[in-house]
Parts: sequence; structure tokens; C-alpha cells
Amino acid sequence: MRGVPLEAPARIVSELTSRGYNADREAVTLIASAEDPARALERVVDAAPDGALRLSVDHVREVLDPDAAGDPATMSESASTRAGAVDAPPGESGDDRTDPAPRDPSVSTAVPDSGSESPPESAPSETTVSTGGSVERSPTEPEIDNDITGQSTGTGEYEDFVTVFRDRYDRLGETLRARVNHRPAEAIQSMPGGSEASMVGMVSDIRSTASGHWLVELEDRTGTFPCLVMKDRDIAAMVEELLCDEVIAVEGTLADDAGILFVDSMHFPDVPRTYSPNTADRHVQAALISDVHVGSQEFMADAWHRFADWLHTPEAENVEYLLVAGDMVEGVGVYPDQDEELDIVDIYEQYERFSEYLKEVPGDMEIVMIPGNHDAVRLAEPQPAFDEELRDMMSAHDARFTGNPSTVTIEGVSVLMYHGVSLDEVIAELPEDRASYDEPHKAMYQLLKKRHVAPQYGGHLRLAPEEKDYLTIDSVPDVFHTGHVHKLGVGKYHNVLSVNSGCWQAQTEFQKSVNIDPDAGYAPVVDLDTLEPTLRKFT
Ligand code: D5M
Ligand code: ZN
Ligand code: FE
Repeated sequence: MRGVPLEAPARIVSELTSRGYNADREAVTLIASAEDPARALERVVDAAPDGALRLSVDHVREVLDPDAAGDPATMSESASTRAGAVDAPPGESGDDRTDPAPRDPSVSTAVPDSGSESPPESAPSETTVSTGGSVERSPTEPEIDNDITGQSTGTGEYEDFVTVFRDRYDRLGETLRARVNHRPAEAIQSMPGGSEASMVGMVSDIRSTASGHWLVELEDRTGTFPCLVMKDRDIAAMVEELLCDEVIAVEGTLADDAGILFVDSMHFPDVPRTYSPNTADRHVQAALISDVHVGSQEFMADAWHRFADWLHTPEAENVEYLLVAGDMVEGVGVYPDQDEELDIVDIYEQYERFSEYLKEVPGDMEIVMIPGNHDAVRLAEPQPAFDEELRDMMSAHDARFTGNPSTVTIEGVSVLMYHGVSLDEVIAELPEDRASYDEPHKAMYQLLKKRHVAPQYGGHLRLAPEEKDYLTIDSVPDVFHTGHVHKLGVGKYHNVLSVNSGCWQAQTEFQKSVNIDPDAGYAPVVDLDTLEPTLRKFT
């Protein structure tokens, strides 16, 4: 036993963690409120059943004298006094393109040291805790949809690519075909000049003509047709948002020689402007994080401890869900020269360490994890969930492991979780005002608009062709959660709350060389009953 007083729940948590145990918040509170917490902890641990990973409140009650534990106790130091909070204003509502404000309040107040930081109203310096069972979290089992895990049939052959692109076209085209009077490319090819025609197609090429107009080639199951967007039309701005392989609809008029379609209007599959998201029917919250990068020399252990400690405080008692959108560990061989910045060189040891950090999170929280590009699963998307061996290593919370991407429904709220490798692509291809590292949520809006998490094939993104395209956004999610770019971004697109969740890794040498200043040590927390986000800072 270390010679430190054990009255602080945070210390109890780290002491339990160092012995390989994870505990419910209420269990920790009970130990903290015992007359001699250090001794209480010893007794609780000694009496723990063989093989137990998680200490329940019932176990602690049984071990400690129930009469003595029944008194309300005072915590002399709450972890909440060390964890800062930044209350982010509600995200922008509606489509930001109709209101191109240069400043996004949800992000600008969120940046570190902005001076807008204030302790939350409810943060007490001294807290009276009830030892009754009423504060125990009671998350419900998440429902998982669109998970590739165990369903993979692709062999990576050419035929598989044809199949997956057809499936993408069929499913994204369906909503568009309801909006325009689609004619197949083959039919348009034999229509007379001057006819009106509409087509739903996959973008197979985008180039500018000698006179500065745009030539967009659309492809469907019957062939391709060239579509011309004149540079002086309003819709020319929409061409700047186009990516190859996405599915769109155009309406226009055929040229006199019928060889080209002059485009009058263009449509994305998009999210309806009037989308009305589902909400929870009780006050319950979810913390959305990603990119923990355990194993990297830049992993911010102190910030993580503060975050986990905070989850044990009464202030966080409504935070019942923790969603982790990939990059649990730093991995090995992901980028050139990465090994020079590794703290742990063995990938399994990285997961072992990650699992130790995860044990600091209250045992009564429901955790959902998807993999990212640094994790030990296939890199090509859709990525299946962690395999049995890795799951066993991260088993303390009975967490849910699902593929990247997946739709996870908690308390009636659907959350589309996607790690976010395509965000690099979207940011590289589109103009700065549509998508940038400083405003990653805007890049997310583009994915929602295209109803596809990784529209453009090639570049950074590796695609594993499956029978069905797991990367399309079939039904509109209530919340869209990504990570990967290590920057915070929060906003609403047609009422869909979009959160890019930052990271727990300080700036790497690579990031320094390309001037990426990561937002590290933050946890966005979402009220599932109102879908309002709050940003919590732990650095
Ligand atoms: O990547 C975090 C972010 O940094 C993401 O936008 C990619 C970019 N990144 C980081 N390291 C590299 C290297 N070496 N090459 C190219 N891009 C990089 P993550 O994959 O989450 O670490
Ligand atoms: Zn990452
Ligand atoms: Fe990543």
C-alpha cells in the first residue's frame, strides 16, 4: 500500500486500477466514505472473487460494515475540481452554407485557453454523496446496425468492386430517382437534341474545359453521359463540392447535337432540411471520444486520468455511455518513422496498457468501440470489429465492439460512428470554406450530404469491396461521430449533431512538420435528451 491518503475517489480508482480492478462509481464512493478508506480498499480487494475484474457496489457493501457505510459521507476532494469544463454553445443550426459566418461559435469557444472556460454551475468543491443505490448508472444495451463484423465476403477481386459500386449506385440513387425523372445514360444517348433530360449517376470524372466550364461525366448501369455546368451559373459552386464516385442527380437540356447535357440543376442525396432527430426520454449523456493512441510517447496520460476521475464524480453521473471512434492505440508501422515516437513497441502490449487505462472508467458505464487506422484490424474499410483476442484484453466493461462504420442506437438516439480516414480526403479535395482541419465538422457535413462516409475511392482511403456498400448512410443518423483528424469540431447539419472528437495525443513530429495543432485532452459530452453538446477539457 502506498503511503497516500485514500479519501479522494480518483486515488481509489487509480489504486484499484493498478491492481487490475475496475469499479462502479457507487462502489468507489462507498470506499471513499469509509472511516479508513485505505483499509476499506484492502478489505474489498482481499475479498474480491477470483477472476473478478469489476467490483460491484454490492460486493463493497457486503465487505464493509453496511451500518457504517450507510451514513452520508463527505468527499474532501472531488475530481471535478481538477477537471475544467467548457460549456459549448449549441451547435449551429441549419445549413451553414446559407449563413456563411466566418466564425463557428461551437468551435471557437472550444479551443484551449480561449478564456471562455468557466467552472460548471454544478461543480461543487465539497460534495455530499448519498450512498443509496439511486445514483448507479443504468445504461441500456446499445443496438448495433450496419456492422460488417463476421459478414465479410469480399475477396478483393475486380468483380467485387463492380458489385459494391453497383450497390452504392442503386441505394444512393433510389432517393434521387424519386426526385428527378431519371433516364438511363443509354436512353439519353438516343434522345433528340434540345430534349429535356434528367440522370442519376455516379461521378466518374470532373474536369474543366478550355473556356472554364465544368464537364462532369456521370455513369449508371447502362453507360456514361457528359454533363456540362456553365461557369457563370449558380450551380457551378456545387461542382466545387463534387468528389469522384459519389452519386448525384442532374436535370438539364440536351445540346443541339444531343452529345452533351447542359445542366440546370444538381441534387445530392442529402439529409432533408426538416429532419427531426430522435431524442432520449430521460436525462442521460454520452461522452464521445476517439484517438487515444496509447503506446505513443505523446499519449497524454494525465489528461486521461483527469477524464476518468471526472467520470467518477457526481457531476458526471448522467454520463452513462462512452463511445470511442477508433485509434485506441498508436499501433506499429502505420506511418514512416512512427517507431521513433513509440513508447510501447509491441502492439499487444499497447492494447494491454490501453485496457488498464480503460479500467479507470466507471464500471457501470456502457462502452462502444470501433477500430481506426492505427488499430490491429484490417485497414481497408469497412473495418471489422476487434477480434476475440483483442476483445479479451479489453473485457473489463463488457464493452460492445463493432465495425467501422456502425450505427449505434442508445436511448433511442442513433449515432453513426465512423473513424474518419476519408475526412483527410474531403479536406484535401474541397475548398477551404467547405472543409478544413480547423472545422472538421464541415467536412462531416459533406459526408452527410453525399450520404456516404467515404465517397471518393483511392488516395488515403482503402476500400474492401463487399457485396453491399457498408459505407453508405442509408438512414439519417441523429448524431454523427468521427475522429481521426485530431481536431475538435461540433455543429449541426440539417439538425444532425456532428461531432469530431479530438484526441488524447499531443502533437507528433509529423504533425509539427505539417503544422497540425491537435486538440488533445477534450471530451465532447452530448445530452441525449436534447442533443446539445458540451465540451469538457482535461488538460
Ligand atoms: O492521423 C491524425 C491526422 O494526422 C490525420 O489527419 C492524418 C494525419 N497524419 C498523421 N500522421 C501522418 C503521416 N505520417 N502521414 C500522413 N498523414 C498523417 P492518425 O492516423 O489518426 O494518427
Ligand atoms: Zn488518430
Ligand atoms: Fe486515425
